[in-house]
Amino acid sequence: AQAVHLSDYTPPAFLIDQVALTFRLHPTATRVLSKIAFRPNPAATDRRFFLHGEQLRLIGARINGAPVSPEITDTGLTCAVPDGPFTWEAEVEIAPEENTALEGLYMSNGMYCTQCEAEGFRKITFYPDRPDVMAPFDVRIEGAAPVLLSNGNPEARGEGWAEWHDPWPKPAYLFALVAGDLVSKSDVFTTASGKNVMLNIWVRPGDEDKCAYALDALKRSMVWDEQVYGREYDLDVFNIVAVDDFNMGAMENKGLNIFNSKYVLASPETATDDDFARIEAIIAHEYFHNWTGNRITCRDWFQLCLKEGLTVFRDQQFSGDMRSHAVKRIEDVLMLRARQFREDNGPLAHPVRPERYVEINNFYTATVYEKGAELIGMLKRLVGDDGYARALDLYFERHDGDAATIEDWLKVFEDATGRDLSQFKRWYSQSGTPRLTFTDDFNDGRYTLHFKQETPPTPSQPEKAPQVIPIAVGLLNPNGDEVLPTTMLEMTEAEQSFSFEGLSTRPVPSLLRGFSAPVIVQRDTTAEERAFLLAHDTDPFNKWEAGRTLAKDVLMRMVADGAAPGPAYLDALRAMAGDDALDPAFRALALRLPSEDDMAQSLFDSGITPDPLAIHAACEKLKTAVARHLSDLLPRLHDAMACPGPYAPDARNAGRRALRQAALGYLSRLDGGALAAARYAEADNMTDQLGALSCLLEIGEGAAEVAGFFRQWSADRLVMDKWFALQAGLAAPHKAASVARSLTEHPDFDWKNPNRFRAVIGALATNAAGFHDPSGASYDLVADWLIRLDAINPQTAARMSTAFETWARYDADRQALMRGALERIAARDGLSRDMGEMVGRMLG
Ligand code: BAL
Ligand code: ZN
Repeated sequence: AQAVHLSDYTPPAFLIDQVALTFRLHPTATRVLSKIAFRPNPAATDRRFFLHGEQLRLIGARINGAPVSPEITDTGLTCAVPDGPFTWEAEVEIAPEENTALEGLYMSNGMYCTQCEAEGFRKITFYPDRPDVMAPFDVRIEGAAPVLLSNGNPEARGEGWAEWHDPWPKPAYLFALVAGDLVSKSDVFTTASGKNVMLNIWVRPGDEDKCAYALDALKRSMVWDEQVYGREYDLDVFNIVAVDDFNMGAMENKGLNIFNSKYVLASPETATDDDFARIEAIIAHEYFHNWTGNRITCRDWFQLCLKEGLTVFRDQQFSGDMRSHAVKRIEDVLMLRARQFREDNGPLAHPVRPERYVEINNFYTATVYEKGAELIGMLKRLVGDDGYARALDLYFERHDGDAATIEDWLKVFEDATGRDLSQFKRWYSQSGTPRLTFTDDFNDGRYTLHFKQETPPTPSQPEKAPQVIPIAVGLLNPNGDEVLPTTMLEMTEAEQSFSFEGLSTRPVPSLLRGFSAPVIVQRDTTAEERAFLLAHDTDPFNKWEAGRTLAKDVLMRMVADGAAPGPAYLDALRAMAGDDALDPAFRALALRLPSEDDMAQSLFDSGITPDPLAIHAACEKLKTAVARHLSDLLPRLHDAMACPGPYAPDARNAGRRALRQAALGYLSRLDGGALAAARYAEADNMTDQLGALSCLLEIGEGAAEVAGFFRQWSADRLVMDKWFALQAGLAAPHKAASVARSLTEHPDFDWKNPNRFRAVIGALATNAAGFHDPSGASYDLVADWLIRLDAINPQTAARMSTAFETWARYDADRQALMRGALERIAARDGLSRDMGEMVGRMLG
């Protein structure tokens, strides 16, 4: 398949003044009538009239009322057109029921719904399906369903039809339609300027009691965006629809967000604390897109991070404001390292703004989203909070209604703050995670930090230029007092030194506070220094980081030479866990060991070929050592963190439950799961129930509870996803493939549903030791299922192929097995463009 290049961008040949669409819905023969007012784009260099269109049956087309016979290919049509403005009309037929790719118009449980980002609209009708063509839409829906929704404001409705008008010009990727038997949970929101907005969350009958939290999160998001960014909502209604079959998490269609039901529906009995937090974040994310994404959209798909990086950054700020900034930052960095660093250090590494793609759906990645958000955070650190606020005001003022670029984005920062950001721009174009190393010296009261930055080669980028790295630093003196509060250093050279005068003793440095840049800090230091920072650092992120690196050092030595964990880590962990002045949520995070995948990457970075089984064994051994070392503290923690009264999903209670769960996990290693079984039996909410069950499965117990859980929840799809995922994710290494295989044979394994597929195949891939079992059985199983899914849903299959992106880390036998699995996928006839690109990049 042909690659698309950023450098080949040309403006659209035609612009659109108005779009009118009529849908006559039918499961196998929906008719879509379009009437589009085109005019030549004065800025265009190419005058050819081309409309994208795929899998459409053209019934007829006209220009200015006269029938025409366009030339149709697999990707679209061309036609001779008049010189000036003209009206295009077309009627096409599509079959939503047969659309298993879940892109375009499709059906889920009898409901019609759409997913158009990135290029799904071309499966609905012929259209210039590119984000820089924006137009107001009028939509008429004719169908038997009781609820008929589209973007914008409702215009008129009658028996079997409804009309919608969206006054805000938008690209086709933000188009949406929903039709079905739905019920709503509703409220009214009054904006800062006094306009009433009707809010509706639409769900299948029976789910209406699970919408309250999402609705509340929506209202809080609306207030927050007014208060923090000065952004008000701009339509009379805001609709959210929950859909069971959905490739992504959710979609920000103008005025009609469509959500994977897993990120809307929640009740205390069926959703965990983590689910509630994710719902809050994703509701906010999609809502925030109304300004960062919809009012200001992307010129082309290479600019995806313009809307995604910024919107992730905004949702992270929001969640921090709603919960705890310290805990949120740690969670975000955990996720960044687990997904983005992994990507950036493998064959799929790409810049935050890619320069080439075959299938854009393959670039909805952790790099574009999470590293993209880190870039916004760095910009804010470099220009300061006031500079950031001025730049954002200018961005909204200057670019409202535009399809913008990263150049536009950086220019508003330059104009608002007077800074030159030409070097900063490298963060958008260079892939790979910079390594930051440093040494220090102390002479006559002068303390100097010497930094060196280096970014390893990544695909098609052998050489890297130095980047601007904001390094937040604090200094502590040996008695634990802070002698230099957080200070921002700006590193711009490959090697650079910074000095601090007037210190009476050699300080202990606390570097990269708050994780001020997405880099890997490499420093050889003592366990004592890390334990000192864990005890004394005033920066909560670095306090946690000190414990983290301590744990990693311990695990590295355990894996490398079978060493027993030393007292420095265990004593420091004990002191931290028992410190009631610390937030329970923070303590819960600090008690969590590094993931096995993270350890594999760290070993590989240190020149050691990781053995996933040895890593797993070391992690198990360390968990047991921690449990023993904290054996008197754990029951006290467990009991003290009980949350009496009815379940509430707020951050304080969630943090207490998380610490209680961490204690229960360790205790289960001492009592054979007795307490966890009792907690399982008495649990009245999903956080506790699932938490206790996972403690049991982690120690190889819980068969009766697994069966009981199934009997209790078999009618609830979202809860059953948890049941599948827990078993595949926590199966012992040598059993993981057979456990996952038998789960795929379960009558409720509906593999065409992306959530259910991910629950088994995705969970197996995250069970590091089980996935990398030396027999290769898990590799085979995952490859078999990816091949099967690719034939019906390329997007989800291709995304999950990243299970294999780490092949180069491992020993020759595993490499051969993993590459063999990829080659087997690559050799399939009829492989999708999506999967073809992914396996091609991974095989190199
Ligand atoms: N735009 C795709 C889904 C999201 O990032 O919100
Ligand atoms: Zn987004």
